[in-house]
Amino acid sequence: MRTESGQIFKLGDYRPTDFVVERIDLTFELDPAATKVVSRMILHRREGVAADAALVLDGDELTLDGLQLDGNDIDPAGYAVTPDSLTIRALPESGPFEITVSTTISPETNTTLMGLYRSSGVYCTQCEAEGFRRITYFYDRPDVLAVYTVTVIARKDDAKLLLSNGNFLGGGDYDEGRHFAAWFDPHPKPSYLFALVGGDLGMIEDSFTTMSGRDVALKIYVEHGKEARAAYAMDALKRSMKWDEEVYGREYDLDIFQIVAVSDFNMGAMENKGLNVFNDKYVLADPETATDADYANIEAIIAHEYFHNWTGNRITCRDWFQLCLKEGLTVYRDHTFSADQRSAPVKRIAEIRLLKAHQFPEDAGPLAHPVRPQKYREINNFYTATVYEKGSEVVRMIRTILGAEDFRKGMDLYFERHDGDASTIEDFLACFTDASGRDLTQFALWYSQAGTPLVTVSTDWNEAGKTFSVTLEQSLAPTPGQSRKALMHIPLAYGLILPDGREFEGQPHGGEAGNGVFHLTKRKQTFRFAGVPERPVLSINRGFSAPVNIAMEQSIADLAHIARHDSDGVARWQAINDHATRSLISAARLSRDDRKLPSVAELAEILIATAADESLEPAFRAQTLTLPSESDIAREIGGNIDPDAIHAAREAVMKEVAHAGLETFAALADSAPTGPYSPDAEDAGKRALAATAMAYASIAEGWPDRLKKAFDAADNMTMMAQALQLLVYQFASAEETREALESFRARFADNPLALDKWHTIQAMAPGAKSYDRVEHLLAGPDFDRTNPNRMRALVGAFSAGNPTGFNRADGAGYRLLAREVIAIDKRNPQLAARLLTALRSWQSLESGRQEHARLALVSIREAGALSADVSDIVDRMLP
Ligand code: 0A1
Ligand code: ZN
Repeated sequence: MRTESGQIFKLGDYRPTDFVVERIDLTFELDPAATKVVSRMILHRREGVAADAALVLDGDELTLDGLQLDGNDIDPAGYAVTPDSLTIRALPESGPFEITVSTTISPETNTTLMGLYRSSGVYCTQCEAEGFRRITYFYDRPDVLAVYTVTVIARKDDAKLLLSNGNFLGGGDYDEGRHFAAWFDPHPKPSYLFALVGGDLGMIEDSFTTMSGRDVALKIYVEHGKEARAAYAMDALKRSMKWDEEVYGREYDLDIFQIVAVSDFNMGAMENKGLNVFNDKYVLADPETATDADYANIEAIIAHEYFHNWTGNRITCRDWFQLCLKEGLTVYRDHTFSADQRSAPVKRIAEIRLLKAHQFPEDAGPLAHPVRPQKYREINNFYTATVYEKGSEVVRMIRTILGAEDFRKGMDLYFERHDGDASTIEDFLACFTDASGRDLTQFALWYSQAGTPLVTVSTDWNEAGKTFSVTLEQSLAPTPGQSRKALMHIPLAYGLILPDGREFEGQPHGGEAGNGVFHLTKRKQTFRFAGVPERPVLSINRGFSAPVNIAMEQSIADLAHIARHDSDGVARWQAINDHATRSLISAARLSRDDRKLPSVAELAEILIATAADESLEPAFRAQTLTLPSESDIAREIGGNIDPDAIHAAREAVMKEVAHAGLETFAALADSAPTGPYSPDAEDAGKRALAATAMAYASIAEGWPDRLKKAFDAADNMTMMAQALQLLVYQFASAEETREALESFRARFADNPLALDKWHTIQAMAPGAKSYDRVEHLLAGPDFDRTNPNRMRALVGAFSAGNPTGFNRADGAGYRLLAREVIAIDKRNPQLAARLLTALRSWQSLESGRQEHARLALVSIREAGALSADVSDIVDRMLP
């Protein structure tokens, strides 16, 4: 494990390597404790590089067994080696030469889950971002592209199956008890895309015929006995392959595409060339154990990794500062894929919710950074909501500005111009400029300026002159390291809705606007519409065209008008959500001051009407009925947060709505589709509506027996988990709740992914007592702290998803997190650092909690011997 070196990497310091790696041949002799790795590289000195320049390769906790130049041992005086680097001097001035590096590594003791490690007896690798250097000394950076040949040798009883990137070359017996397999990947790639898997796994296979008629073998490997649970992932893979051909003209480029599911993985999945490695949570699904959300996640992540084949693998990043080049773009592509497979507005609403819940707080706190960071200490800490989700929003804005046609032209040009390159954001933007003629210089600030812009909107209606004007003013608060900000180009989609619900079609004067989009490029701009027959209602930032906060004094009547008439479904949801947010904020303020809460009858009426409106799709109704979360309310309030007051306010509002609409909710609670389960969007939407209605109905009815009945009757995990969650949240001490928890635990005792849900539901139960519950569960005999999914399901869910429990006024929640972070950091720094980010908004808490949180952070800092990952986060969070 790398400990803190304090080194800071800067975007401006980029320099190409002195040597070019043309090819690399790797041989692995797998062994749990001592895997031998031999790397033979063909290199040449880059033109113009001094003859005395040394070859400096990266390592991480490595020991060198042997080193040769063109087959001859290098004299120890000719090189210097440490666990982190290998420097070789006296190399040929011109022409190619071969360097052979031998190392021995121990997969079974590699608990970092980076490099080569073992997960439930399976050898697997994770090399992004800097894991390859834990396998062998190499130029472990994304701009070094080489052609890989890999030979894997293993005892047959230790690893039956031997996989690597690319196409299968051949294999067979090697020596007594051992066999081998060789793989060749013709596409030059950076080391972070290298993968190797060895083990005994079950498999399902299928095939795909590409647009040019090539057959591609598709294989998904899972633990034996779990094969049937990979069927949905396979289906999602085939749909992704087809979609990328149809929408982007991208064809797959090897004879085989393989996916391996492993149970110990730090992230969701990894796009290694031709051999994706997945967290098994995002492969395995069946109706009994997976929810509709799990199915949707599997579809999205399978697509995401597959789409990386072009956006990430064929065109990669020049350096890690350009991470959003592949991630933002690929998230954008997987979002549009899911929107096409499902309901586009419902998908967009879910994206907006996620962005606001995760990215907005990141951008407003001490961990804020630009979509393309300018510096980092530990790159692992930059796989963030900002790089991924805001990065995707930035691509989406490019499409909004250019229009669909020019956007596609720009993408085509990008694929044509940069195939095989390690590229930059500048390269990417230049393609859109060249394809459309549009200057994106100001727009490019979205990549370099952190923070969520605020757009203040005011309108003016002149009855006599029949003119309507919209004034937009932008501002961007300082963020760490960026005190002064330049003016951004913010594309704001809008509509003017007349009293009869029609839209006013006229174009404004005063600034650039077209296709229903205001282009805000100055600090303040007024767009004037003439000849407007009657006072219109402004619908702004339709579809969330820009990831900004909007400040606008819009009456409840105007919001209701938008909610009724907007031609854009997302805007209708936004209007109702804004109305609900406003009611919740004022209720939270009153609750904090122990004052009586006013009635929310108007909001209740809208929500109940939406619930009952059969002309709307069920999934949309479910989204609308889901009130802003406690964290959403906290974010909107901004500072001096009292999580208990927010919780009380939200409960009170839900209760009033529940009582007012009991009849509607009770009927809808029973409306989940019956018959064989289908994970498709239509049935999932109906279940979502039933599940949301069940939440209201059970509040109003006040009895847990109905929920227990729903729990017992559920024939799928979606409805079962919802019933269990409501029992735990609403009737914590009821006998029914105890019984349901016990029955769930017993039923899924041998299914860790299902038990994760059991842990998460309890970890997220509101109230101070959930802390004791979490301590109890952590101490449970079967709880495995070494597995990232288990830790995220319990500690992650508690600290990031339970505002009242985690933020207990006595600070016990923070101390629990600090203790766990310190302990896990010794094994798995990446996981520890990620769990710790749950405290990123600590400065917006009220002063008592703030002090407890600060002390918890200080205790981590003072624990000493921290990894680079955790100390980077702690240092950025503590002023
Ligand atoms: N590139 C992957 C994300 C990923 C990043 C780092 C990892 O290291 C543990 C693993 C995966 C993606 O975007 O899916
Ligand atoms: Zn990705």
